[in-house]
Amino acid sequence: MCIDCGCAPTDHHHHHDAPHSHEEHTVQRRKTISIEEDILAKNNRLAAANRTLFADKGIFTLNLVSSPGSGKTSLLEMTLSALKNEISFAVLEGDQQTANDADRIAATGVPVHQINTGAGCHLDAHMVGHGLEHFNLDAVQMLMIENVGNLVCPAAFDLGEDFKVSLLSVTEGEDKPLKYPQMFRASEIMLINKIDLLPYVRFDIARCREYAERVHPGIKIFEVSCYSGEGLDEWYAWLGEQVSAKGLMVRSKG
Ligand SMILES: Nc1nc2c(ncn2[C@@H]2O[C@H](COP(=O)(O)OP(=O)(O)OP(=O)(O)O)[C@@H](O)[C@H]2O)c(=O)[nH]1
Ligand SMILES: [Zn+2]
Ligand SMILES: [Zn+2]
Ligand SMILES: [Zn+2]
Repeated sequence: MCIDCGCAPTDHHHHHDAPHSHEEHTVQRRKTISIEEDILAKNNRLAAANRTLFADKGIFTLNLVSSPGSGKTSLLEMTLSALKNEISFAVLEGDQQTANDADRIAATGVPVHQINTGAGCHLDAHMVGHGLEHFNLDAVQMLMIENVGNLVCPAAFDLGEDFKVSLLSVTEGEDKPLKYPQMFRASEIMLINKIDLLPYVRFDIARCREYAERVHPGIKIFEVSCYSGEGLDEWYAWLGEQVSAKGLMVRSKG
């Protein structure tokens, strides 16, 4: 899949152009694993630095993850429009190319910075650290990071966020938590989006909830539509609680 994130640790490439011993495979594999370990260790150090910065500034941070098109940007548009007068937000947008999502967020009036990952299939802590240089963090209470649409690799990369939030839309099939367990295990929250489409698709919400609970006992689930607005009030209330929980730092910005 990607060249730089080490997202396929069990890949076993066969080269049939030249004869080679199985030992070469083993050495190659050991090298690959050690590069992956280095990449993740470096990422974890930078994520810890981001987390310290968020704590110092009293910023609550969410990392939105999902497959492409589940509705991350739509959720942000709805959320920012509804809450921007109560909570001061900043948004980091991750996509391989284009500033389309950043343009959509900018239209809400909230500060936003787009990160293009090029060939990369996920945001990493280094990109986020530099992305933060574009904001006045003293004025930010809640940072929303929209990750690259990809249900696999972003699971492995801590960005220093408080929580990962997985979106799953009802057109994707209710078995996604079982098929991509890493992502749902890494997420404390799951939003089932596009419930306005339930009359038209085969999607069993009860089963989806049960599968998510199976891979991540206690995962918090919201059922929402970013089209009709259904269910979003509970999500907004939860966000408000998180800001209050961050305490004095945040209130002093008020
Ligand atoms: N019917 C319906 N459509 C939705 C809903 N939420 C988003 N959409 C549509 O789904 C499409 C993708 O939504 P986006 O918000 O761009 O999805 P995304 O997750 O940000 O996509 P990427 O950034 O490409 O990963 C758009 O056409 C949205 O209008 C919803 O609740 N109901
Ligand atoms: Zn990858
Ligand atoms: Zn988007
Ligand atoms: Zn740097």
